[in-house]
Amino acid sequence: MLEKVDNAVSTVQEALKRSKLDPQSTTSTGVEGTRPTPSSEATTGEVGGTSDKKKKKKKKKNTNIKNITNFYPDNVYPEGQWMEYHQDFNLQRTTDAEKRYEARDKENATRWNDMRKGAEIHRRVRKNLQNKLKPDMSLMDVVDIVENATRKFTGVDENGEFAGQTKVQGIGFPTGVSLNNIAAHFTPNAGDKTVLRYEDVMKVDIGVHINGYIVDSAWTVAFDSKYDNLLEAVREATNTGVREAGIDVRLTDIGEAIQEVMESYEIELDGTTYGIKPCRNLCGHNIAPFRIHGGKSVPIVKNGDQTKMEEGEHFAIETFGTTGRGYVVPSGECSHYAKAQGSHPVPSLSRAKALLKTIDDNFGTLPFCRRYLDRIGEDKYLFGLNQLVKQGIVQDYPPLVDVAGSYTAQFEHTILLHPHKKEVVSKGEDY
Ligand code: HZT
Ligand code: MN
Ligand code: MN
Repeated sequence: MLEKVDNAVSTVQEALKRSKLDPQSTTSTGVEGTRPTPSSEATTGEVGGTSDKKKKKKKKKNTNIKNITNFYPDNVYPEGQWMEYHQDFNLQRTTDAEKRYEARDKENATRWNDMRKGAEIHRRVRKNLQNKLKPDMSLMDVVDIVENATRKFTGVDENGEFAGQTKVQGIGFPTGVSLNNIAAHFTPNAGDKTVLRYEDVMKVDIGVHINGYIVDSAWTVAFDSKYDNLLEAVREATNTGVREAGIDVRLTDIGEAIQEVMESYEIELDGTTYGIKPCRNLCGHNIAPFRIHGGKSVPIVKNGDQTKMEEGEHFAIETFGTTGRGYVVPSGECSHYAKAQGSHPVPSLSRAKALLKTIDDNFGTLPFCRRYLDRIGEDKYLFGLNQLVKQGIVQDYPPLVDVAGSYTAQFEHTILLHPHKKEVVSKGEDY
């Protein structure tokens, strides 16, 4: 029998508890410490959601969602989870690098601190959503919760310190809320009435940027415990990718390790057993300032790519598992866009030219979605937007879907490859 819908919130929280790294797997692979302890406000205060005084008509103001500088007046943000490089060829590097580390790291200190600030905001934004998520909420409500909290924490909300200055800090990319066979890049466009159901499997993919340094991290929500094996497979596959990542590590080797773990799982759904497959044409990626894709792709299968990770790089390690074909195709109405890489022709139509100016002013090279154009007052822009896509000035990122009836899951973390150790900057108590 299905669990009652009333249990939905606790089901989510239990699912997230189940998502914690197995302590044994962490000791065996050299994880040193646990995650930073966020300041008490983050964990003890009720970050939204259910409260003691209930059933009041008036919505309770959430006083924990305000510019994050209020919680960190010294502007020093907590470090992520430190992890040793475990490959043999990195051992010498570790000793050598440690000596020079302090001096060199100072040059990067601002960058790391910006990343950690973005990560701390990410943890608080997702915690807030996790406390509020329930079946039968609309996906529009879900993305509004995420994005309004991100705006508040970064101070780009109406009355914030950086009101409207979305290129200084704020939302890093559109909030992905992809259901079931949709693996990635779904966010509602205006008028979308899609509702999250008890039986759905939702990938929540959230981006926060500080001065163009993007934290990209995602997890999967399922109210129904019948999907546990799918989620566990993908969580472990992503943890494997994070463990394998390192300076001078070949991308194909990371893909091979991820694939092996993912394919060791199966799931029985309504009497049928499915082997869990990686979605072989989805990848992790490096991240450059204001660019969600820095040019390297981290496969989730063995693909022969001999390219190596390098010192100082910043990667999103993400894996996708599926009960379907293991291959996604673009399908459905597009919501996600970003300026394309490289130099571009001048738009031929004046409407398109004006829209490009709006995109440059508000997003630069950060990804955006149609809702973000709506909220800054753009109207009837679709023809111009499609022109920009046709001319190669803007890249469209349509939803990526596996076969109908299949279920896909995703977990993703952002990592920093410091000279001596890596830092899983987006690591939280939840995943
Ligand atoms: C593109 C557009 C966005 C990057 C990965 C991803 C969500 O699939 C090289 C490897 C946001 C992100 C992206 F609006 N994509 N991470 N989180 N999507 S990707 C990609 O296009 S490019 C993977
Ligand atoms: Mn992502
Ligand atoms: Mn990503």
